Amino acid sequence: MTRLKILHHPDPRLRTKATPVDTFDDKLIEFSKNMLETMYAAPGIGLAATQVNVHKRIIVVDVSDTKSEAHTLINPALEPFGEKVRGEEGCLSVPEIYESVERFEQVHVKAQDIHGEPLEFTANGMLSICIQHECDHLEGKLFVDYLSSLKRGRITKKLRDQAKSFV
Ligand code: GNR
Ligand code: NI
Repeated sequence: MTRLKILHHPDPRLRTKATPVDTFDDKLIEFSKNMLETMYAAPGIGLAATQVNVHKRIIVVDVSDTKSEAHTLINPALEPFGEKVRGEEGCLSVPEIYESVERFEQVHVKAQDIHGEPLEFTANGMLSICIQHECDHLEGKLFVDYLSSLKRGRITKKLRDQAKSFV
């Protein structure tokens, strides 16, 4: 397995809209394993292919404490519903920044599994939030896009300055 390099905001590649997966082969299985390894090592509770510069509709999530409930979702389609809830979010592509974001409490998920078989379930709580956050990545969207432009501007400057000092 291989740990993949995670892109950091404001890298413009994070703004790419991912395209559907149409080939379910060994390469896809290998890549999804590498995504899980990268997510667990980070450590994070989710990862979208966009974050590792692969612009295909693939996300992995595991919100369990025991790293034992991995979901690999291919071509996910969401129907969020229920109450709106606010919670602190972070992102492996926006390191060390945590801000409150509003999301729907629940989400109905339709996707394909790693073999291309259709799957469907309803998620609540942290799993729901995380799946919404990951699917935003596939659209080129980051949680900082929900903040005021003042806050987002400060975050962007901070990360740009950090990246510059990494010579
Ligand atoms: O590890 C992560 N934690 C997290 C916390 C609150 C809301 C969303 C997340 S997802 C994030 C990993 C990540 O950046 N996924 O894209
Ligand atoms: Ni993220």
